[in-house]
Amino acid sequence: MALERTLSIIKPDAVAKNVIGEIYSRFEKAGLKVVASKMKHLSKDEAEGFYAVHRERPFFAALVDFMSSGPVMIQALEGEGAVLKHRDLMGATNPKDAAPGTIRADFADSIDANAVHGSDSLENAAIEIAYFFPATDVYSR
Ligand code: RTP
Ligand code: MG
Repeated sequence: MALERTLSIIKPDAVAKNVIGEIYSRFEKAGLKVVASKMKHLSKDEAEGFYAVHRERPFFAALVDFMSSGPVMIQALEGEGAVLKHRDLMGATNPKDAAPGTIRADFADSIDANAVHGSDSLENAAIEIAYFFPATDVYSR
């Protein structure tokens, strides 16, 4: 497996539930290192830009409203096979379908308020990390 980076967002619902540390702990136990991190209240424009691939989808407006409804915690994670490993920790998009013990099974309330975002490919991970962090603010260690 190759050393990879992926972009993770703890969404407004999970930040409001005060489970940032619990979620970081799951990353660390799985061998993922936080190599960049910041809290940010996204504007609608920033949320739209981030989720631009979903612009034509029926849920786009609801997604943008939710992602800009409160502060989020944004981090780049690094580790062996980080993209898929992180997706496995997150669980399925709809918490009703998420496997027991995954972040979404434990903390998500609905398909909209589903606790976390994770890059879905290595290519998108690079784009998404660059959307939030200049290269000088990402620290391999
Ligand atoms: P994310 O991008 O947030 O990590 O989630 P994902 O890959 O598991 O799901 P994706 O298909 O990329 O969708 C992005 C977010 O849009 C909301 N969604 N709603 N109502 C619906 O059918 C629907 N489908 C997706 C979810 O909040 C999802 O996380
Ligand atoms: Mg996605």
